[in-house]
Amino acid sequence: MDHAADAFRTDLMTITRFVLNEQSKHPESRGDFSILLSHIVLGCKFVCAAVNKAGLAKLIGLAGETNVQGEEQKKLDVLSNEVFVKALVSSGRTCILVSEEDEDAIIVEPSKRGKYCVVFDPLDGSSNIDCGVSIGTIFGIYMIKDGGEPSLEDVLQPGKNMLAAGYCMYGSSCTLVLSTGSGVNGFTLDPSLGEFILTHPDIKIPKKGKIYSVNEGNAKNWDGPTAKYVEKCKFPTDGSSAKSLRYIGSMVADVHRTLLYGGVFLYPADKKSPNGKLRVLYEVFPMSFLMEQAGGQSFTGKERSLDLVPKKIHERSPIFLGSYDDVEEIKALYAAEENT
Ligand code: AFP
Repeated sequence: MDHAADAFRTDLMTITRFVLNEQSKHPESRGDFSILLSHIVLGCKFVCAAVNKAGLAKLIGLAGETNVQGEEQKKLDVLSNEVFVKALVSSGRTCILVSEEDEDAIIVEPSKRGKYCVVFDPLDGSSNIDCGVSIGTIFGIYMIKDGGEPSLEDVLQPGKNMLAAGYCMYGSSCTLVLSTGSGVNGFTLDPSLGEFILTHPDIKIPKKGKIYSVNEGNAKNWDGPTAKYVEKCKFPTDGSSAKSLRYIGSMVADVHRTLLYGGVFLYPADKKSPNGKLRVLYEVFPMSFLMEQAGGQSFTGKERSLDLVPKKIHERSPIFLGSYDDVEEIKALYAAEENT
């Protein structure tokens, strides 16, 4: 991208314009999805501003509550959750919401109901807030299964049924990456305009990458295929160069780098956490949806991640996602283990 030329660009593709263009390809569309998305975008802008001000406004630090995963909640988590819940409900386009911060699903009151179900993690990577490392919001959108009363069944659908997914990364810039099921596009917030501008059109992940990303501190508890894969990354036996290790500990930032540079991000099962750490609905599914849309793959160690059918809203799953060829190698190691 030519940044000098960008400074003088006058024909700006904002996210609103982009989504309206997409909508015009579906003449039957009543614009409900565009309205829903504009409310999500507003939530992202609000959280971005709050994250940027956190150090100054003393928003960081414990809020004195614990979330449903038993983790200490930060003030920014509480704020971000409130902002997204209010933005989604007031859109008038949602019927059921699942947030990482709320134990129970939120059933939207009948007068404000629409047909979309939204699953989200309002501020993922909160342990990184206090040191200014990138954090993010992750979301996935489903359509209600039938027109009746919304229920948990509407969000306990396999990830492949998602209509759209995305994340917003609050880092050195604020970047929103979105897929509505026909490719992946990235938008960067121009603070002077207050608008997300298309900066990364049609993102495709490299077919093979040079980076692996995992919390190696858990290595002593890994299963055979994970241990073998990481060993291969460090000591390849096929004459290729060893891969580099990069791990931020913020899924949005680690996945964003993986999407742009290629390679793999893994949060495997281990002896202590047989289901891994990451949550199916609002971490594994949206990121897997984006990865597949960008030409990569996502695997749970047993199956394609998007085929998984969750039984509980806060369920966890192991995940291996990234460049097509790299995930293919991991799948082969699991298949070999199964055949022994
Ligand atoms: P926090 O929200 O507690 O910081 O967890 C972040 C996260 O859910 C995800 O964003 C990271 O990929 C993963 O956990 C990091 O987990 P480890 O700290 O166990 O490596």
